Amino acid sequence: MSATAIRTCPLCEATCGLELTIDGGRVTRIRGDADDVFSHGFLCPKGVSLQQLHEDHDRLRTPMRRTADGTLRPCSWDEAFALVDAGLRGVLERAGGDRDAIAAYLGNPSAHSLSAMIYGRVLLKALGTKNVFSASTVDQYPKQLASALMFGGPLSVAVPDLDRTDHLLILGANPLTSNGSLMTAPDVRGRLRAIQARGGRVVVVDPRRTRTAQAADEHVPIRPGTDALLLMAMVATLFQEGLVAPGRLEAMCDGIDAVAALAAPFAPELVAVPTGIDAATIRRLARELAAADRAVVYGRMGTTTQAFGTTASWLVDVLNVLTGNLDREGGAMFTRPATGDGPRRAHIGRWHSRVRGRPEVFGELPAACLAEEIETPGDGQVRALITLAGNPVVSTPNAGRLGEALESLEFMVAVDLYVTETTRHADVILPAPSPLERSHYDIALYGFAVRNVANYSPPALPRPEGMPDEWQTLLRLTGIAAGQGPDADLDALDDFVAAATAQRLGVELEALAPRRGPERILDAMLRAGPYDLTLADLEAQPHGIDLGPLEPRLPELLGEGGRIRLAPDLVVADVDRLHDALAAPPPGDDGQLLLVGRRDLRSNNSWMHNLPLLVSGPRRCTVQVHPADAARLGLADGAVASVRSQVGEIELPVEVTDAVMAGVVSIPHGWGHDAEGVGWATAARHAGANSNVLSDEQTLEPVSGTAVLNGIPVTLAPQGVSDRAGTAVAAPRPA
Ligand SMILES: Nc1nc2c(c(=O)[nH]1)N[C@H]1C(S)=C(S)[C@@H](COP(=O)(O)OP(=O)(O)OC[C@H]3O[C@@H](n4cnc5c(=O)[nH]c(N)nc54)[C@H](O)[C@@H]3O)O[C@H]1N2
Ligand SMILES: Nc1nc2c(c(=O)[nH]1)N[C@H]1C(S)=C(S)[C@@H](COP(=O)(O)OP(=O)(O)OC[C@H]3O[C@@H](n4cnc5c(=O)[nH]c(N)nc54)[C@H](O)[C@@H]3O)O[C@H]1N2
Ligand code: SF4
Ligand SMILES: [Mo]
Repeated sequence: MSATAIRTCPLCEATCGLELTIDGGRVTRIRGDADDVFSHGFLCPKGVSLQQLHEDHDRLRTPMRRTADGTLRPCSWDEAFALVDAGLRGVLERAGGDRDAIAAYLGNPSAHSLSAMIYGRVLLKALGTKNVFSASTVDQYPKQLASALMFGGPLSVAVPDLDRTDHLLILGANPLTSNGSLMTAPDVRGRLRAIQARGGRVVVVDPRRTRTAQAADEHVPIRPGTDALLLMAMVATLFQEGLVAPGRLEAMCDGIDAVAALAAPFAPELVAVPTGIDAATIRRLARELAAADRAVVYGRMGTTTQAFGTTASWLVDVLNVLTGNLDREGGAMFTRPATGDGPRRAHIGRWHSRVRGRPEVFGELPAACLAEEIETPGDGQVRALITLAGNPVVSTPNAGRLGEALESLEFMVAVDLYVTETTRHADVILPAPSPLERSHYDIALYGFAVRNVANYSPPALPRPEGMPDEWQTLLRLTGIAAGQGPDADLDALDDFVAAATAQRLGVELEALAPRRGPERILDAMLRAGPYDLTLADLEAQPHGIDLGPLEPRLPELLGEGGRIRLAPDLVVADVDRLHDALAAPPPGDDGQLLLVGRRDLRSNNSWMHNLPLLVSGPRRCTVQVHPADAARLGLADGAVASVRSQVGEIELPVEVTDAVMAGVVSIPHGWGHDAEGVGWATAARHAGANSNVLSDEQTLEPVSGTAVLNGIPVTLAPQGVSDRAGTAVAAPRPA
């Protein structure tokens, strides 16, 4: 008998509705849910691949434990938790009770999981460690920090009102491939076409001619790492030409004059040299932005994971404010999520990392500091690690060093779906159910949606016998962290979590009965939220509830004081560095090439290369080189080149293409699946090389501590410099 299940795809930020056909307990077809209130049937190949992910033989169904011979072997859940309890307890004892001895790393899928969003935090609280790391510091932290400094809260991120704008200026984002980020919007291509159909314009600033750049009205190539200079020159142009028109924002804004003074020295003629964009184009970009009725500037990975991430992210919103486009229809707007707003205050610098002294930002330390915290002896040394849905050995800089550091840990436990480059170092791996076996609600991503929407999905398939849900695993780890041992009373713990949440939100706990787990918490959040919804309302609407277009939220959303701080101290202090960048020789001027990343439609960071549907077709892990550079360096299309940076070297096939600008090369991240002991048979046959062997863990964007993953100086040479293709060879760091 065939049944249909409707659910939201949990893989990326687009939150597409899926329609699954299930025959005899097996998924036989996945297609877009035409009735989904937000995605209207749109989906991408990754959504379809959920079937292969679910059926993947390499996906873990039982816990794994390290045995005496060093290999990982299946074990029972009770055995696994007993080992975790003994392991963590031993570490704490040897560390004299120092809770910082246990570090945690949370990966990207934890932001897409209801269980992890709620119970991951509960676990962190019980751990009580200051050594909390996540993928955020190799990703969006600069944007969140700039937003917090300007608007008050780390989640007060303004998103482009895609469906009503007439002019969209995109920097360092490729939403036609990534399907959008900090901009939850299924079918970006359709939404961009609609901008053009209503007479609007889309401009893309990117060192690569991406799919998005191809679909745009104009592509402006930019030298990597120089967006802040371009944006400053645009700000200067607005002031110089009398185009500043904040409108109603002016009355709530501090620091407009300060911004004018800061930007003045960044004349388009001066900025033209380092950015590679001529002064006339820079002025025109500013004028077009000011002239459009409804315009918005949007920046993503290429503006955050680079040398001036926070400053560039700040300037994106400075432009939105100065042109009066912040918090207005068709501009950059604030979502009103059904589960309520996040914190309206942001903490920074309450503690510092032990080795490098980096300040904490919103409770986290830079992921690029994890290896040194493990390696460096002394008080507060990290001796144990818990990873939750993360693969930092592939995703964070100087990947080789972190891999070695993990080997030296006294104990490591991973909650994951696979034996990965990271989890192969664990003593215990606790599998999570497949995405189709768990319920779903995008607490995080509906906070950045281009419409207000809410959509809850129950599990499409039952969990296998004996497999706990991920929240139950996290709660059991919480019991261990709280010193209650491996068999703590999970019901009591869950009641405690629910009672505390209900009290904080002012919701009657009794009203939530008989729900438990994440559903109970979600119900409480919805009830306390701005639309007075309940989870039952959402359950009655499997295609989602459309809560309407974005509406102005200022000044109500602003934190204490109710002011927009257009010139916050932390970013103002970074402008000196930007002056230096103006005076210095342009990046890459010394003959080195600048490395940038890229994403492919059939990838999802590091972990979906084991699915035949996604790795079929042409080889995706190549180094893209401009024809002029290829000719100069003697690199032929398809030949293997070695790529060397300050910290490492990899070898990859060359793809000669003028899609990258001269002086720039591009390698996707998330590859390099040939390490011994990794449980990905298909991925190993499409191994590629890990681009984070080249990124330097010492090079952080100084304001937010985010890793610089774009604009990395590298040299290329035909193969022969190294001995093995597609693998990492450590290069000595220059003294
Ligand atoms: N050079 C370079 N590096 C980058 C980037 C780049 O552009 N260039 N991008 C960065 C960005 S934006 C990000 S977000 C990070 C990602 O960095 P990470 O989050 O560290 O890495 P992922 O590849 O997303 O790995 C996710 C892991 O979660 C597991 N997993 C999947 N679903 C679940 C689940 O439901 N439960 C559990 N417990 N586990 C699950 C997968 O098996 C996988 O091991 O990489 C960053 N690294
Ligand atoms: N298919 C697919 N989709 C994904 C993912 C995936 O791995 N695969 N990952 C998901 C995740 S975790 C995230 S965070 C999002 C990211 O979403 P996006 O940010 O939209 O994705 P990227 O492809 O990394 O786009 C970054 C762009 O910045 C450009 N760039 C690099 N350096 C610079 C620079 O200095 N200046 C400018 N202006 N541009 C620069 C790159 O060429 C690239 O085109 O995608 C999500 N969606
Ligand atoms: S675009 Fe994202 S949410 Fe939509 S089907 Fe693809 S992976 Fe899933
Ligand atoms: Mo990300």
